[in-house]
Amino acid sequence: HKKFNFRGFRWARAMIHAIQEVNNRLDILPNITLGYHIYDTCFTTSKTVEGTLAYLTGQNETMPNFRCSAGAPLVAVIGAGGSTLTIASSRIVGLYYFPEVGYASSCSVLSDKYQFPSFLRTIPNDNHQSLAMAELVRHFGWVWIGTIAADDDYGKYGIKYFKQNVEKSGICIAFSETIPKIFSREKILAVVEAIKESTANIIVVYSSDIDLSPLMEEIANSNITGKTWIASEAWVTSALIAKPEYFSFLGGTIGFGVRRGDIPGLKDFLLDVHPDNAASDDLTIEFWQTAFNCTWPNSTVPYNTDFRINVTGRESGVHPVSDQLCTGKEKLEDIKNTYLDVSELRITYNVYKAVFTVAHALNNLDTCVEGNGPFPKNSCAIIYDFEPWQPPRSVCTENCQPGARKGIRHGVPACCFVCIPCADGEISNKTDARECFPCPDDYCSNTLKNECVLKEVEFLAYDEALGTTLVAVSLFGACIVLSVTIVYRIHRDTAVVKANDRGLSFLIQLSLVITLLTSFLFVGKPKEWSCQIRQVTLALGFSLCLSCILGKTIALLLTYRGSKLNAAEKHDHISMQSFHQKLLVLISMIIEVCICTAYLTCIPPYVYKNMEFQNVKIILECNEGSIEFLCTMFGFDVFLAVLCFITAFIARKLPDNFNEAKFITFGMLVFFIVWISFVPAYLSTRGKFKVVVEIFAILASSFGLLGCIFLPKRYIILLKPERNTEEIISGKATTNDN
Ligand code: TCR
Repeated sequence: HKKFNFRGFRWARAMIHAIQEVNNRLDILPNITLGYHIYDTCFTTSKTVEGTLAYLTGQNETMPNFRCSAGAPLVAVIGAGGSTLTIASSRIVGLYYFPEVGYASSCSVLSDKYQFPSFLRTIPNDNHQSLAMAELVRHFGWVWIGTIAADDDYGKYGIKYFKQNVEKSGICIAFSETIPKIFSREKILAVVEAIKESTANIIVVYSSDIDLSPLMEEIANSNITGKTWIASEAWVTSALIAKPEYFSFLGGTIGFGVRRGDIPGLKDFLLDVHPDNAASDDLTIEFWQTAFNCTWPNSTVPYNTDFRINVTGRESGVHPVSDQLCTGKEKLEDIKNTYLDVSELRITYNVYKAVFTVAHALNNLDTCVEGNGPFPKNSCAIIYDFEPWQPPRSVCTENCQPGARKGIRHGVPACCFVCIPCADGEISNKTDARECFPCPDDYCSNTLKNECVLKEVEFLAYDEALGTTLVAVSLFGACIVLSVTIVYRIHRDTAVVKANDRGLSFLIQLSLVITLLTSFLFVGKPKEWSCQIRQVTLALGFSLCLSCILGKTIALLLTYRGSKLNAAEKHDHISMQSFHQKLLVLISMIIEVCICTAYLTCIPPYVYKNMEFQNVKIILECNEGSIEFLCTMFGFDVFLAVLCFITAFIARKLPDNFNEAKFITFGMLVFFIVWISFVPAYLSTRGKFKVVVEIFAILASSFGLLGCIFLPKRYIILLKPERNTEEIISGKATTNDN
């Protein structure tokens, strides 16, 4: 029974056939030729491991190679056969995440991705079979059952899971026996004895056909009949077991098989084997020798080698070479042999599928579009040079890309995690990061969350359109004021100019220049000093302007009374008045300066990096320090403005210098409207637009005052010099103005 394994040879041939089919087909891997190495596991773990290492290292002296395309990259292992062998080889190749596709290894442990990270298979997990067997037993109401398992992972795990399922439903196990892996007549006889002695008539056997056949031989010898055998997939369809001479013992055996499939053209391919075609190929020669019971001329290949027998020492490892020489004319068609039986391709079909699994994986790799690939940054692998873990992939969760972190899920293996994107302002810069870390203060995370980028700093710059425009407008305003000053200077002896205190007028012009030019302090990158002086300058500018206007309006009220005086008195009156006006200005300025000094010394404004509103931007702004001081400072301005308004309002009906009081009233109204609308506008804007709003208000109010106080007069001085006379100034002609 330990002869050349025809079935196994058919599997190997089927693999070659499938590979050739892939190579010939144009729709799959058109420009790539697949090669292969075939290693004989000899049904032993040691040979499997040896073969695996030989395959990986390329040191294959003792190994038969059907064909070897030197330099071609190794792609995947197809195999090994039995689970125990696969477990051994997969542990090795798994170390390198080298793919291995099993076609017959059904043991449930191979589904464990921890132990076998790179293993895939084209045969179902045995748990299904065990469960189905348990259902079957339950279905027929059998409650007294014997089990026999091969002494390997396939048998032991299969029976274990079967027992677990069956014991739940109160079914009892009469005996559990193991078939030794290494032939031992005594052990087999012990199993036979247990079967004989037991009253259980149902026997579940989880074993491969090769391991089971010595037991079956002994059962036939002992003539044990009347048992119903429940077969596992590995022997239920095997020609090694399903022999006519066993029918009286095994008739009625029930078992589950994997689905069969047809492999087109396999039969012809199987027939197309001849030692002449592959003289160097030991397996073919050995096949030929065994099939035709002859010795191939000049061959060093011994006639049928069996390593297991070698181990037990029961028989010599090498059978005597047949005397008859092979002619090479032997006809394969003439012999009836498992090798040529293609009617029930089950595991063979799995081999075929395994090859196509690898081929399709490679094809996917080959047709991968850069940017849509499955690898980091959606990249693809290069088909001629890829990492083993790149053809079939086997992970629970794809790696977490930079920009996300691994989130542990409770109750599932550590391989199955979730990728949680980093929060705004946090990054992770390596794959599978455990945590995201926050960016430094002035930095924020980019959209991919894998880099910290310097935050955009926002402020109203000189070189942006808005900043330039505002500055230009304020400069323009300052120029107008300057032109007014020049006109006043030139026409200093005319009635209009003289009617007003020239010093006062000059101060107003000065203050307007100051307020207009403060907009320079608001534009540009805020600095500690610019923050500190800008509001203060503005407040001082306005208080100077308003106190002068107040001086004017008060003077207007008093002039009316003074108009009834005689000339000498009038002169005194005017110079007194001028003195009082200046005193008023001085006092208000002193008060304002005091407030400002207190503000700057106690709680001065400072530059503030505002990061609250936008995570990607830093808004550079001035924090006003103390709102209370700020309000007091501007409150004083407002107080002066209110006084101006009231006095001007009272004086507006009085005959005066060219309706000056009316214009001041109007100017003050503009001032109020601008600053009242400023408050809500200022509070509802954010970032650099706050500054814009304030500059707007400054410009609008300054221009308002400028327009209302100086332009009408300049108009008279320059364009209506005929009205620039004392009479008109004394108010007789005011009605004409209306
Ligand atoms: N899984 C078995 C080996 C095996 C087998 C076969 C061997 C299966 N089916 C058919 C020879 C013939 C199913 C294992 O060890 O996993």
